Amino acid sequence: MTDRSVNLRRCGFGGGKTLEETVFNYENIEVSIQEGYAEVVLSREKSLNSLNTETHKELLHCLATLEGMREGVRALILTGRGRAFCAGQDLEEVKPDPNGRQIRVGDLVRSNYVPLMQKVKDLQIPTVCAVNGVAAGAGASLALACDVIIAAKSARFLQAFSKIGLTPDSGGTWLLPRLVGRARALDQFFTAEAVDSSRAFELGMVSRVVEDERLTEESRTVARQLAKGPTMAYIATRRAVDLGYSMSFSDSLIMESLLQDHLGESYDYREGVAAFLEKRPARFEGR
Ligand code: T3D
Repeated sequence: MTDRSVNLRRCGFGGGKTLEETVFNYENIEVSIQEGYAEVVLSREKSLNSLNTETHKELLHCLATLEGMREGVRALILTGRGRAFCAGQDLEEVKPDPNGRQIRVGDLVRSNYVPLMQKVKDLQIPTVCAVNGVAAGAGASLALACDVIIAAKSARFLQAFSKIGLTPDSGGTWLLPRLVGRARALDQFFTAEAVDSSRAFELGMVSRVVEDERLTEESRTVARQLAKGPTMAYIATRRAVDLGYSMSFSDSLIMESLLQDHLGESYDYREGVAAFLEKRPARFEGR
């Protein structure tokens, strides 16, 4: 990495250039910004976009940077280069060295996956995952942690953890049962059988399935729509849904009312109501 902690050359942002001219330069991911949304592409094609420590650092740095751009970036697409979305942990990185030294798996999970998955889940930008191929292990968790999940017809999900003698990490045991139920999640976890895109749709793991050649355009269409939407309301909605799983109905009624306290103060709420009354499309600004 060139600049010590993370290999980023961010040319121009804050230096007189527009957002569109901002260039992110990482080694393992590609980032671009257009029409109010960012596209982050996992780009370690040779190992099916598996996640090594450098990729974790770059992803975290990039997500924090995009989040800092606030109203300039109001939706994010996450996808993979080539025939895979993400094959999970880079297993080359964790192979025992000839001296018998072995990485402590829990340490790796705590230092890499916990911060990354927390960031994705809490991101103040709505996320769209364009699952362009196989999503295995932590790669499946990464996809399932996004808000809108669009799978290419050829995509498949593989809970690969048990194949290497591990329990799912990276949020897998939280995410998958909530989407498909306990029995179906445990079936996937134990058997590590691949789930193809149409089955993933039936099970509720993805919200849309499209022909492979339509994946990019479909995800960009959704991102463009989200980028023009009430960002704060989207983030509050994600929060309410996620917290609601562990709340009573009465508590969730109260939580919703508290979120509305907050949103009721927003520009977008005033604009939404005004636009309705004036019979015109709302021009949300994400604030
Ligand atoms: O310590 C820890 O592990 C803690 C962290 C845990 C989080 C996790 O994600 S655990 C799960 C790790 N991931 C896996 O176990 C998946 C391993 N990969 C596969 O099972 C298969 O590659 C796929 C089912 C994803 C795809 O199969 P296929 O037949 O389409 O492709 P392939 O031939 O297996 O792979 C193509 C290349 O990618 C190959 O390299 P080569 O032979 O062409 O030089 C393969 O080694 C490489 N590759 C695929 N997955 C990984 C990988 N290299 C490193 N790490 C990988 N995860």
